[in-house]
Amino acid sequence: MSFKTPNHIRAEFSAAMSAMYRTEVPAYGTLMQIVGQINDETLGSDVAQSLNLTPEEDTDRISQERHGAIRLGTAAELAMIRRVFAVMGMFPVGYYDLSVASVPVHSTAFRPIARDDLAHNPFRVFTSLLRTELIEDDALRAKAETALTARSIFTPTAIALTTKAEDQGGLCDEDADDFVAQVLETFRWHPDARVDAHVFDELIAAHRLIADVVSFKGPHINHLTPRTLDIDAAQTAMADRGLPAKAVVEGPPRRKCPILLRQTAFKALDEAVRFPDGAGGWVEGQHTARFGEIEQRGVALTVKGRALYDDLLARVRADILPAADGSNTAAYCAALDQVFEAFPDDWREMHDQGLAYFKYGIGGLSNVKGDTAALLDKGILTLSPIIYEDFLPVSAAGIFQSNLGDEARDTAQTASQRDTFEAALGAPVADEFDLYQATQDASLKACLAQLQTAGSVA
Ligand code: OOG
Ligand code: NI
Repeated sequence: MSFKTPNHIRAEFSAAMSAMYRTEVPAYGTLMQIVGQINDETLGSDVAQSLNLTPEEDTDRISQERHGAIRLGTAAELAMIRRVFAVMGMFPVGYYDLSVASVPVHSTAFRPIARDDLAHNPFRVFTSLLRTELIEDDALRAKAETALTARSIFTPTAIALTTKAEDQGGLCDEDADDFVAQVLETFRWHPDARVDAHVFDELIAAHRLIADVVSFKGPHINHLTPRTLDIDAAQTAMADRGLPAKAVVEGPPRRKCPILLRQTAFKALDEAVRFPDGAGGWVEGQHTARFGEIEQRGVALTVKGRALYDDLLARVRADILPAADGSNTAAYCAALDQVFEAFPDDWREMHDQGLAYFKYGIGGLSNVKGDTAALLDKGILTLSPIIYEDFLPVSAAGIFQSNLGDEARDTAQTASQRDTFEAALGAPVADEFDLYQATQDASLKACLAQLQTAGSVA
Protein backbone atom coordinates (compact mmCIF):
# COMPACT_ATOMS: atom_id res chain seq x y z
CA MET A 1 0.00 0.00 0.00
CA SER A 2 1.35 3.46 -0.75
CA PHE A 3 0.74 6.30 1.65
CA LYS A 4 0.40 10.02 1.18
CA THR A 5 3.45 11.58 2.85
CA PRO A 6 2.97 13.53 6.08
CA ASN A 7 4.45 16.53 4.20
CA HIS A 8 1.65 16.38 1.65
CA ILE A 9 -1.03 15.89 4.28
CA ARG A 10 0.31 18.90 6.21
CA ALA A 11 0.42 21.10 3.09
CA GLU A 12 -3.15 20.13 2.23
CA PHE A 13 -4.32 20.72 5.78
CA SER A 14 -2.66 24.13 5.90
CA ALA A 15 -4.33 25.09 2.60
CA ALA A 16 -7.72 23.81 3.81
CA MET A 17 -7.37 25.78 7.02
CA SER A 18 -6.51 28.91 5.07
CA ALA A 19 -9.54 28.51 2.81
CA MET A 20 -11.83 27.97 5.79
CA TYR A 21 -10.47 30.94 7.74
CA ARG A 22 -10.81 33.18 4.70
CA THR A 23 -14.55 32.51 4.63
CA GLU A 24 -14.86 32.84 8.41
CA VAL A 25 -12.81 36.05 8.76
CA PRO A 26 -12.83 38.01 5.49
CA ALA A 27 -10.13 40.42 6.76
CA TYR A 28 -7.73 37.47 6.64
CA GLY A 29 -8.17 37.48 2.85
CA THR A 30 -7.16 41.15 2.82
CA LEU A 31 -4.08 40.33 4.90
CA MET A 32 -3.12 37.60 2.43
CA GLN A 33 -3.33 40.10 -0.43
CA ILE A 34 -1.21 42.66 1.42
CA VAL A 35 1.44 40.13 2.37
CA GLY A 36 1.51 38.58 -1.12
CA GLN A 37 2.07 41.94 -2.76
CA ILE A 38 4.75 43.06 -0.31
CA ASN A 39 6.59 39.75 -0.58
CA ASP A 40 6.64 40.01 -4.38
CA GLU A 41 8.00 43.55 -4.17
CA THR A 42 10.62 42.62 -1.58
CA LEU A 43 11.75 39.56 -3.54
CA GLY A 44 12.32 41.79 -6.55
CA SER A 45 14.45 44.26 -4.55
CA ASP A 46 17.99 44.41 -3.11
CA VAL A 47 16.58 43.69 0.33
CA ALA A 48 15.99 40.07 -0.66
CA GLN A 49 19.64 39.83 -1.69
CA SER A 50 20.94 41.12 1.63
CA LEU A 51 18.81 38.63 3.56
CA ASN A 52 21.01 35.79 2.20
CA LEU A 53 18.00 33.52 2.18
CA THR A 54 18.07 30.09 0.56
CA PRO A 55 15.37 30.20 -2.16
CA GLU A 56 14.44 26.50 -2.08
CA GLU A 57 13.99 26.66 1.67
CA ASP A 58 12.89 30.17 2.44
CA THR A 59 11.43 32.22 -0.33
CA ASP A 60 9.82 29.58 -2.55
CA ARG A 61 7.62 28.53 0.33
CA ILE A 62 6.75 31.97 1.55
CA SER A 63 3.27 32.35 0.05
CA GLN A 64 2.32 28.96 1.54
CA GLU A 65 3.68 29.83 4.93
CA ARG A 66 1.48 30.46 7.94
CA HIS A 67 0.92 29.58 11.56
CA GLY A 68 -2.29 29.20 13.50
CA ALA A 69 -3.22 29.08 17.18
CA ILE A 70 -5.69 27.11 19.25
CA ARG A 71 -6.50 26.87 22.94
CA LEU A 72 -7.45 23.51 24.42
CA GLY A 73 -9.30 22.77 27.63
CA THR A 74 -8.17 19.35 28.86
CA ALA A 75 -5.18 17.05 29.02
CA ALA A 76 -7.08 14.50 26.92
CA GLU A 77 -7.63 17.08 24.15
CA LEU A 78 -3.94 17.93 24.15
CA ALA A 79 -2.87 14.28 24.03
CA MET A 80 -5.23 13.62 21.10
CA ILE A 81 -4.15 16.69 19.13
CA ARG A 82 -0.55 15.48 19.47
CA ARG A 83 -1.52 12.23 17.74
CA VAL A 84 -3.47 14.11 15.06
CA PHE A 85 -0.62 16.49 14.27
CA ALA A 86 1.88 13.61 14.16
CA VAL A 87 -0.03 12.19 11.17
CA MET A 88 0.82 15.48 9.40
CA GLY A 89 4.48 15.40 10.45
CA MET A 90 4.08 18.06 13.16
CA PHE A 91 5.71 17.56 16.55
CA PRO A 92 5.73 19.53 19.81
CA VAL A 93 8.68 21.91 20.04
CA GLY A 94 9.32 24.20 22.99
CA TYR A 95 7.44 24.95 26.19
CA TYR A 96 5.93 28.39 26.73
CA ASP A 97 4.72 29.46 30.14
CA LEU A 98 2.23 32.25 29.58
CA SER A 99 1.40 32.62 33.26
CA VAL A 100 4.37 35.02 33.43
CA ALA A 101 2.14 37.38 31.46
CA SER A 102 -0.91 36.57 33.60
CA VAL A 103 -2.46 34.46 30.87
CA PRO A 104 -3.70 31.18 32.43
CA VAL A 105 -2.31 28.80 29.79
CA HIS A 106 0.87 26.98 28.90
CA SER A 107 1.75 26.04 25.38
CA THR A 108 3.88 24.33 22.78
CA ALA A 109 4.23 24.69 19.02
CA PHE A 110 3.49 21.75 16.75
CA ARG A 111 5.67 21.97 13.68
CA PRO A 112 7.84 19.97 11.27
CA ILE A 113 11.38 19.45 12.53
CA ALA A 114 13.69 18.25 9.73
CA ARG A 115 15.18 20.79 7.32
CA ASP A 116 13.62 19.09 4.27
CA ASP A 117 10.22 18.90 5.92
CA LEU A 118 10.29 22.57 6.88
CA ALA A 119 11.28 23.37 3.30
CA HIS A 120 8.32 21.39 2.02
CA ASN A 121 5.82 23.21 4.20
CA PRO A 122 6.55 24.85 7.55
CA PHE A 123 2.96 24.99 8.86
CA ARG A 124 2.91 25.37 12.64
CA VAL A 125 0.19 25.59 15.26
CA PHE A 126 0.76 27.35 18.57
CA THR A 127 -1.23 25.17 20.96
CA SER A 128 -2.21 26.26 24.45
CA LEU A 129 -3.71 24.29 27.31
CA LEU A 130 -5.93 26.10 29.76
CA ARG A 131 -4.84 25.82 33.39
CA THR A 132 -8.21 25.49 35.09
CA GLU A 133 -6.45 25.34 38.47
CA LEU A 134 -5.89 29.07 38.04
CA ILE A 135 -9.65 29.71 38.27
CA GLU A 136 -9.88 30.86 41.86
CA ASP A 137 -13.58 30.38 42.52
CA ASP A 138 -14.23 26.68 43.35
CA ALA A 139 -17.78 26.60 42.04
CA LEU A 140 -16.83 28.29 38.77
CA ARG A 141 -13.83 25.99 38.31
CA ALA A 142 -16.12 22.99 38.74
CA LYS A 143 -18.57 24.37 36.14
CA ALA A 144 -15.72 24.97 33.71
CA GLU A 145 -14.30 21.49 34.18
CA THR A 146 -17.70 19.88 33.77
CA ALA A 147 -18.31 21.77 30.52
CA LEU A 148 -14.90 20.79 29.19
CA THR A 149 -15.04 17.09 30.03
CA ALA A 150 -18.52 16.82 28.52
CA ARG A 151 -17.45 17.95 25.06
CA SER A 152 -15.68 15.99 22.34
CA ILE A 153 -13.75 18.19 19.96
CA PHE A 154 -12.78 15.48 17.44
CA THR A 155 -15.14 13.74 15.07
CA PRO A 156 -15.29 9.95 15.48
CA THR A 157 -13.87 9.59 11.94
CA ALA A 158 -10.93 11.87 12.76
CA ILE A 159 -10.10 9.68 15.74
CA ALA A 160 -10.53 6.46 13.75
CA LEU A 161 -8.30 7.70 10.92
CA THR A 162 -5.62 8.84 13.36
CA THR A 163 -5.58 5.40 14.93
CA LYS A 164 -5.49 3.81 11.48
CA ALA A 165 -2.51 5.97 10.48
CA GLU A 166 -0.68 4.96 13.66
CA ASP A 167 -1.45 1.26 13.16
CA GLN A 168 -0.48 1.01 9.51
CA GLY A 169 2.19 3.71 9.42
CA GLY A 170 0.35 6.18 7.21
CA LEU A 171 -2.80 6.91 5.21
CA CYS A 172 -3.59 6.20 1.57
CA ASP A 173 -4.69 9.14 -0.62
CA GLU A 174 -8.37 8.67 -0.03
CA ASP A 175 -8.07 8.29 3.74
CA ALA A 176 -5.72 11.26 3.88
CA ASP A 177 -8.25 13.48 2.09
CA ASP A 178 -10.91 12.33 4.49
CA PHE A 179 -8.58 12.91 7.45
CA VAL A 180 -7.93 16.52 6.37
CA ALA A 181 -11.66 17.23 6.02
CA GLN A 182 -12.48 15.61 9.36
CA VAL A 183 -9.70 17.28 11.33
CA LEU A 184 -10.71 20.65 9.89
CA GLU A 185 -14.00 20.28 11.82
CA THR A 186 -12.14 20.56 15.13
CA PHE A 187 -10.92 24.05 14.20
CA ARG A 188 -14.19 25.42 12.85
CA TRP A 189 -15.97 28.35 14.46
CA HIS A 190 -19.21 27.54 16.31
CA PRO A 191 -21.36 30.54 17.25
CA ASP A 192 -23.61 28.49 19.54
CA ALA A 193 -22.21 28.50 23.06
CA ARG A 194 -22.46 25.44 25.29
CA VAL A 195 -22.83 27.42 28.51
CA ASP A 196 -25.60 29.86 29.38
CA ALA A 197 -25.11 33.63 29.30
CA HIS A 198 -24.75 33.81 33.07
CA VAL A 199 -21.91 31.28 33.27
CA PHE A 200 -20.30 32.95 30.26
CA ASP A 201 -20.29 36.29 32.09
CA GLU A 202 -18.79 34.66 35.18
CA LEU A 203 -16.07 33.08 33.06
CA ILE A 204 -15.37 36.40 31.32
CA ALA A 205 -15.00 38.03 34.73
CA ALA A 206 -12.47 35.34 35.78
CA HIS A 207 -10.49 35.82 32.54
CA ARG A 208 -11.67 36.43 28.98
CA LEU A 209 -9.49 33.65 27.73
CA ILE A 210 -11.09 31.13 30.08
CA ALA A 211 -14.49 32.03 28.64
CA ASP A 212 -13.14 31.59 25.12
CA VAL A 213 -11.84 28.08 25.84
CA VAL A 214 -14.68 26.78 28.00
CA SER A 215 -17.83 28.14 26.38
CA PHE A 216 -17.73 26.65 22.90
CA LYS A 217 -17.94 23.34 21.15
CA GLY A 218 -14.34 23.27 20.05
CA PRO A 219 -10.99 25.07 19.89
CA HIS A 220 -11.78 27.35 16.95
CA ILE A 221 -8.66 28.53 15.18
CA ASN A 222 -8.22 32.03 16.59
CA HIS A 223 -5.83 33.41 13.98
CA LEU A 224 -3.85 32.34 10.95
CA THR A 225 -0.69 34.29 10.33
CA PRO A 226 1.03 34.72 6.97
CA ARG A 227 4.77 35.47 6.86
CA THR A 228 5.91 38.74 5.32
CA LEU A 229 9.44 39.77 4.31
CA ASP A 230 8.77 43.37 5.39
CA ILE A 231 6.49 43.79 8.36
CA ASP A 232 6.81 47.57 8.54
CA ALA A 233 5.53 47.91 4.99
CA ALA A 234 2.74 45.44 5.80
CA GLN A 235 1.82 47.39 8.94
CA THR A 236 1.45 50.57 6.89
CA ALA A 237 -0.57 48.74 4.26
CA MET A 238 -2.86 47.33 6.96
CA ALA A 239 -3.59 50.83 8.21
CA ASP A 240 -4.19 52.01 4.62
CA ARG A 241 -6.73 49.22 4.10
CA GLY A 242 -8.56 50.15 7.30
CA LEU A 243 -7.49 47.15 9.40
CA PRO A 244 -7.17 48.25 13.05
CA ALA A 245 -3.54 47.18 13.56
CA LYS A 246 -1.79 47.20 16.91
CA ALA A 247 0.20 50.36 17.51
CA VAL A 248 3.59 48.66 17.78
CA VAL A 249 5.26 45.73 16.06
CA GLU A 250 6.18 43.22 18.80
CA GLY A 251 9.68 41.85 19.16
CA PRO A 252 13.05 43.14 17.99
CA PRO A 253 13.43 46.40 16.05
CA ARG A 254 13.76 46.63 12.28
CA ARG A 255 17.28 45.59 11.27
CA LYS A 256 19.37 44.91 8.18
CA CYS A 257 19.77 41.30 9.37
CA PRO A 258 16.44 40.32 10.97
CA ILE A 259 16.48 38.22 14.15
CA LEU A 260 13.83 35.97 15.68
CA LEU A 261 10.32 37.13 15.07
CA ARG A 262 8.47 40.42 14.63
CA GLN A 263 4.68 40.34 14.77
CA THR A 264 1.74 42.65 14.56
CA ALA A 265 -1.98 41.96 14.78
CA PHE A 266 -5.33 43.57 14.38
CA LYS A 267 -7.91 43.38 17.08
CA ALA A 268 -10.27 40.55 17.68
CA LEU A 269 -13.60 40.84 15.90
CA ASP A 270 -16.84 41.29 17.76
CA GLU A 271 -18.79 38.24 16.74
CA ALA A 272 -22.41 37.37 17.15
CA VAL A 273 -22.84 34.30 19.35
CA ARG A 274 -25.84 32.85 21.16
CA PHE A 275 -26.34 31.18 24.50
CA PRO A 276 -28.84 28.47 25.41
CA ASP A 277 -31.62 29.94 27.59
CA GLY A 278 -32.35 26.64 29.31
CA ALA A 279 -35.86 26.47 27.81
CA GLY A 280 -34.95 25.35 24.30
CA GLY A 281 -34.34 28.86 23.03
CA TRP A 282 -31.36 31.13 22.55
CA VAL A 283 -30.14 34.46 23.88
CA GLU A 284 -28.12 36.62 21.49
CA GLY A 285 -24.68 37.80 22.61
CA GLN A 286 -21.23 38.93 21.56
CA HIS A 287 -17.78 37.42 21.85
CA THR A 288 -14.32 38.53 20.77
CA ALA A 289 -12.04 35.65 19.95
CA ARG A 290 -10.49 35.83 16.53
CA PHE A 291 -7.98 38.22 15.12
CA GLY A 292 -5.54 38.81 12.28
CA GLU A 293 -1.78 38.67 12.60
CA ILE A 294 1.28 38.90 10.36
CA GLU A 295 4.88 38.11 11.09
CA GLN A 296 8.38 38.57 9.77
CA ARG A 297 10.87 35.85 10.62
CA GLY A 298 14.59 36.30 11.04
CA VAL A 299 17.57 34.21 12.10
CA ALA A 300 17.27 31.75 15.00
CA LEU A 301 19.41 32.82 17.94
CA THR A 302 21.67 30.63 20.06
CA VAL A 303 21.25 30.52 23.83
CA LYS A 304 23.83 33.30 24.01
CA GLY A 305 22.08 35.40 21.36
CA ARG A 306 18.71 34.84 22.98
CA ALA A 307 20.05 35.93 26.36
CA LEU A 308 21.36 39.12 24.77
CA TYR A 309 18.01 39.69 23.04
CA ASP A 310 16.04 39.11 26.26
CA ASP A 311 18.34 41.40 28.18
CA LEU A 312 18.11 44.23 25.65
CA LEU A 313 14.34 43.97 25.37
CA ALA A 314 13.96 43.94 29.15
CA ARG A 315 16.11 47.06 29.31
CA VAL A 316 13.87 48.85 26.84
CA ARG A 317 10.70 47.76 28.58
CA ALA A 318 11.97 48.77 32.00
CA ASP A 319 12.14 52.26 30.58
CA ILE A 320 9.10 52.49 28.35
CA LEU A 321 6.15 50.23 27.58
CA PRO A 322 4.24 50.74 24.33
CA ALA A 323 0.83 52.23 25.04
CA ALA A 324 -2.12 50.44 23.43
CA ASP A 325 -3.43 53.71 21.99
CA GLY A 326 -0.20 54.36 20.08
CA SER A 327 0.53 57.59 21.93
CA ASN A 328 4.21 56.72 22.56
CA THR A 329 4.98 54.56 19.52
CA ALA A 330 7.73 56.80 18.20
CA ALA A 331 9.46 57.02 21.58
CA TYR A 332 9.21 53.26 22.10
CA CYS A 333 10.67 52.51 18.65
CA ALA A 334 13.49 55.00 19.21
CA ALA A 335 14.36 53.36 22.54
CA LEU A 336 14.28 49.91 20.89
CA ASP A 337 16.58 51.05 18.06
CA GLN A 338 18.99 52.66 20.44
CA VAL A 339 19.29 49.79 22.93
CA PHE A 340 19.57 47.19 20.15
CA GLU A 341 22.65 48.89 18.74
CA ALA A 342 24.42 46.52 21.13
CA PHE A 343 23.27 43.56 19.00
CA PRO A 344 25.53 43.12 15.93
CA ASP A 345 23.65 43.67 12.67
CA ASP A 346 25.87 41.67 10.35
CA TRP A 347 25.52 37.94 9.57
CA ARG A 348 29.23 37.23 9.78
CA GLU A 349 29.64 39.04 13.05
CA MET A 350 26.66 37.25 14.58
CA HIS A 351 28.17 33.99 13.39
CA ASP A 352 31.62 34.72 14.78
CA GLN A 353 30.22 35.79 18.14
CA GLY A 354 28.06 32.67 18.34
CA LEU A 355 24.83 34.66 18.55
CA ALA A 356 22.84 32.98 15.77
CA TYR A 357 22.51 29.76 13.78
CA PHE A 358 23.53 29.46 10.13
CA LYS A 359 23.44 27.03 7.23
CA TYR A 360 26.79 26.70 5.48
CA GLY A 361 26.99 26.50 1.73
CA ILE A 362 29.78 26.15 -0.82
CA GLY A 363 30.76 29.45 -2.39
CA GLY A 364 33.56 28.19 -4.59
CA LEU A 365 36.20 25.52 -4.82
CA SER A 366 39.85 26.31 -4.38
CA ASN A 367 42.76 24.83 -2.58
CA VAL A 368 42.78 26.43 0.82
CA LYS A 369 43.77 25.13 4.19
CA GLY A 370 42.23 26.53 7.29
CA ASP A 371 39.45 26.57 9.75
CA THR A 372 35.85 27.60 9.21
CA ALA A 373 36.68 31.30 9.60
CA ALA A 374 39.41 31.08 6.95
CA LEU A 375 37.08 29.27 4.55
CA LEU A 376 34.42 31.94 5.10
CA ASP A 377 37.02 34.69 4.57
CA LYS A 378 37.98 33.19 1.20
CA GLY A 379 34.36 32.73 0.18
CA ILE A 380 34.75 28.97 -0.05
CA LEU A 381 32.08 28.60 2.59
CA THR A 382 29.02 30.86 2.66
CA LEU A 383 26.49 31.59 5.38
CA SER A 384 22.75 31.85 5.24
CA PRO A 385 20.55 32.36 8.29
CA ILE A 386 18.61 29.45 9.76
CA ILE A 387 15.15 30.95 10.05
CA TYR A 388 13.52 30.97 13.49
CA GLU A 389 10.61 28.51 13.33
CA ASP A 390 9.29 29.06 16.84
CA PHE A 391 7.53 31.72 18.90
CA LEU A 392 8.31 34.44 21.43
CA PRO A 393 6.38 34.22 24.69
CA VAL A 394 6.63 37.95 25.36
CA SER A 395 5.23 38.74 21.93
CA ALA A 396 2.68 35.98 22.35
CA ALA A 397 1.61 37.47 25.65
CA GLY A 398 1.43 40.92 24.04
CA ILE A 399 -0.82 39.51 21.35
CA PHE A 400 -2.99 37.62 23.82
CA GLN A 401 -3.31 40.81 25.87
CA SER A 402 -4.07 43.09 22.97
CA ASN A 403 -6.91 40.82 21.99
CA LEU A 404 -8.32 40.63 25.44
CA GLY A 405 -9.01 44.33 25.54
CA ASP A 406 -5.66 45.46 26.95
CA GLU A 407 -6.85 44.88 30.47
CA ALA A 408 -4.18 45.61 32.97
CA ARG A 409 -3.34 42.32 34.66
CA ASP A 410 0.06 42.67 36.10
CA THR A 411 0.10 40.02 38.79
CA ALA A 412 2.16 37.13 37.50
CA GLN A 413 0.49 33.83 38.23
CA THR A 414 2.02 30.66 39.62
CA ALA A 415 5.24 28.90 38.66
CA SER A 416 5.96 27.09 35.40
CA GLN A 417 4.46 23.63 35.06
CA ARG A 418 6.43 22.08 32.25
CA ASP A 419 6.27 18.57 33.74
CA THR A 420 2.50 18.74 34.10
CA PHE A 421 2.24 19.95 30.51
CA GLU A 422 4.39 17.12 29.15
CA ALA A 423 2.43 14.58 31.20
CA ALA A 424 -0.80 15.90 29.66
CA LEU A 425 0.75 15.87 26.20
CA GLY A 426 1.98 12.31 26.70
CA ALA A 427 5.43 13.17 25.32
CA PRO A 428 8.32 15.50 25.99
CA VAL A 429 8.60 18.68 23.93
CA ALA A 430 11.73 19.02 21.78
CA ASP A 431 14.31 21.66 22.65
CA GLU A 432 14.40 24.21 19.83
CA PHE A 433 18.05 25.14 20.43
CA ASP A 434 19.13 21.50 19.97
CA LEU A 435 17.23 21.36 16.68
CA TYR A 436 18.86 24.50 15.25
CA GLN A 437 22.30 23.39 16.43
CA ALA A 438 21.86 20.02 14.73
CA THR A 439 20.85 21.71 11.46
CA GLN A 440 23.90 23.97 11.60
CA ASP A 441 26.28 21.11 12.44
CA ALA A 442 24.89 18.90 9.67
CA SER A 443 25.26 21.67 7.08
CA LEU A 444 28.91 22.26 8.02
CA LYS A 445 29.67 18.55 7.95
CA ALA A 446 28.09 18.16 4.52
CA CYS A 447 30.06 21.14 3.13
CA LEU A 448 33.37 19.94 4.52
CA ALA A 449 32.78 16.46 3.11
CA GLN A 450 32.03 17.97 -0.29
CA LEU A 451 35.14 20.14 -0.19
CA GLN A 452 37.28 17.19 0.82
CA THR A 453 35.95 15.08 -2.04
CA ALA A 454 36.76 17.93 -4.42
CA GLY A 455 40.25 18.16 -2.91
CA SER A 456 39.69 21.74 -1.87
CA VAL A 457 40.56 21.52 1.78
CA ALA A 458 43.35 19.78 3.55
C1 OOG B 1 -1.85 32.43 20.73
C2 OOG B 1 -0.93 33.59 20.74
C3 OOG B 1 0.48 33.15 20.36
C4 OOG B 1 1.95 33.94 18.43
O1 OOG B 1 2.04 34.19 17.23
O2 OOG B 1 2.84 34.28 19.24
C5 OOG B 1 0.75 33.24 18.91
C6 OOG B 1 -3.25 32.69 21.18
O3 OOG B 1 -3.70 33.85 21.28
O4 OOG B 1 -3.94 31.67 21.38
O5 OOG B 1 0.05 32.77 18.08
NI1 NI C 1 0.28 33.99 16.31
